[in-house]
Amino acid sequence: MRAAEAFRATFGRAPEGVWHAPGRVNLIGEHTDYNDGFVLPFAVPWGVTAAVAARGDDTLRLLSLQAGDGADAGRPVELADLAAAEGWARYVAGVLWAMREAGHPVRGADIVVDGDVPQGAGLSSSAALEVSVAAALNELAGLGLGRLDLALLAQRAENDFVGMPCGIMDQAASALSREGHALFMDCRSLATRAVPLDLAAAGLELLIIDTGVHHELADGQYARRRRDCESAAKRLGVDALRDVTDLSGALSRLAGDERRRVRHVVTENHRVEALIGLLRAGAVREIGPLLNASHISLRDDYEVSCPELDVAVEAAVRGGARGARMTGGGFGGSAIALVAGERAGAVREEVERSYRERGWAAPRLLPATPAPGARRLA
Ligand code: GAF
Repeated sequence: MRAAEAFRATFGRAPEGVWHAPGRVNLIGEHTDYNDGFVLPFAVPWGVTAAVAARGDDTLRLLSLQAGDGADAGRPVELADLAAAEGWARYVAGVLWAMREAGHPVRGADIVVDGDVPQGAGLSSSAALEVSVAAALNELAGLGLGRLDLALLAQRAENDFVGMPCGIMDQAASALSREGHALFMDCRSLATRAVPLDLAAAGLELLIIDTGVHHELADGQYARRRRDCESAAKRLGVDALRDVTDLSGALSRLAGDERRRVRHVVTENHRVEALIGLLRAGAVREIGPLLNASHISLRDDYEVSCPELDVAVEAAVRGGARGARMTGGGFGGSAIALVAGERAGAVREEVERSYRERGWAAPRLLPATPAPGARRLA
């Protein structure tokens, strides 16, 4: 294992253990998690592997095999000054911070991380990093925390230390997923259920289309969408948009952005439930229209898509995909397309042709199957 070898070479001793946590793709249920709604992500076969050993003092030494020439090897961060951590190290420092804030007795550690989540693809490499480190520290310090606790601590790290006001979906998918299953989560009760998702048995493939773009200017948009939802919930007198039961009544009391945001969130929750119903009925081949409807709602009502995602989705459907949608936060990153195996080549060609025609860099197309959640490798 590369992380363990690099650990030995850098720190001159063996790691106490090696942990892995995956990135995620979301099948459906987008921008619903912070509205107390429903999500259905699954873990992807790529993630972060962390080789870790406790130190017995209050220093963190960190190395990422992806951070270039290893110049950051062993650069220490003191637990008393975690705010000094920079770049990717903030996600690790954030986990330590969140654990200590919650009263857990974690101390310094040596950590080497090795990640293979495609960079910038919107597949939650940051959640994978947080959860891999949280899983390691949990075991090494004997904290006895469960998977959900680890996901919540990782989310706290991201919200209150890194400063990204994300919901719980990405960290939960990384911590709690089961191989061959999607993870249904009720983001209010935090109850989860593993939903069998055997695409190959149905002759299907799920293609991730990494657009390769990330619209930096859009970074504040996530927080703005959250604010729109919160103010709409307040106007409607509900705790969260999850509680809207009479959609047309609610829409008649709202205008502009708030009206559109509410229509997306409420209908998206229904689509999650409908999709789960189809999976239960063994009708995975019929979920395509729900994926398409989700994309249109995210594009027109939630306004988090972008031309590269729209072109990918439209080209995939034209090429014969049974359904396609953007996945994750939006403004770039990836789309997914559900494709019957024999159409995969045609879909790929149509998506690539559409990008070429516009003079855009070629997107990456990666088939994904539901992988296991966080686990100890050694
Ligand atoms: C990002 C966030 F991190 C998630 O919590 C979720 O809100 C998602 O965007 C949109 O569904 O990945």
